[in-house]
Amino acid sequence: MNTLILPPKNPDLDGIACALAYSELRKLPWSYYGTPQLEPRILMERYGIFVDPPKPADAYIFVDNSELPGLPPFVDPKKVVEVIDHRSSPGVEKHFPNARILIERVGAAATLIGEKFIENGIEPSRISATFLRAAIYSNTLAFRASITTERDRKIYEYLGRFAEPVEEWLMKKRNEAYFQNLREQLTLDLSYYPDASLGISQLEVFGAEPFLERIEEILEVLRSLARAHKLQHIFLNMPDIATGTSYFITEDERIKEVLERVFGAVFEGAVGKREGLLLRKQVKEIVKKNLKEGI
Ligand SMILES: [Mn+2]
Repeated sequence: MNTLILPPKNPDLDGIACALAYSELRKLPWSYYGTPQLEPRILMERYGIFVDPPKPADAYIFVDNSELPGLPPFVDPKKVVEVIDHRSSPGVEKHFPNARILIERVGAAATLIGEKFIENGIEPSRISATFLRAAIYSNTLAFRASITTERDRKIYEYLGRFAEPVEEWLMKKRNEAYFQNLREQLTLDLSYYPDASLGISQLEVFGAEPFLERIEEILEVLRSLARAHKLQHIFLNMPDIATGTSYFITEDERIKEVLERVFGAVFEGAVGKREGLLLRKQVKEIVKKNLKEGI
């Protein structure tokens, strides 16, 4: 029986790290479906990592996701024999009736894979340790995100014995890519909510200064995105992982008022600032509600 390890489609660094490292631990092949995101692409290039495109297998191990929409389309959920994830997923036993399921709420699935190395008394290779460690760092926003647990910190530290410390290098590389493709990135990462005529773009940066110097350009992109999607309100959510400060960029007075009143942001012109990272998923519902109620 051949078994294939897969992350969710279009995997992020956590998914790729889990598949790659678990493949080493279990001595099973891994692959991915779709296009890996920017961070795993940067690291895979650095270490020259290529895998064969996925081929149908007798059985699958699904890592860093536990929902059917994340599953590559050629995979029959009944053939999934193991699921490893770090977010609770209602109905997971029904969706994967033949799977052994490990779901524990930690900051990164990479933490769970790191723990498996310890449980099995096996030391990870340099590459596996490096990917897992970078995934924990990125997924927890350098341990500043509220999902971070003590287990994440512990495994991160443990992996430090084997890993190359690439986290800051990776974040800077990602920043450079964002900086060079700012317009595309803001457009790609726009989420919009027609019920509140609201658009929110997000840019996770490592050092905000160079981006703040391009404020006029950012505002121009936001204006054109609002026009294209017929949105009345739009802003950019820009958490800076290097300093733990959140920035908000908008010309919209209503948005400014809500962000100031609800989240304690302080605006100077179009740039609002607040200590502590806030992600779009944490602000969107409250901003929507306030806009709709017209407070
Ligand atoms: Mn994850």
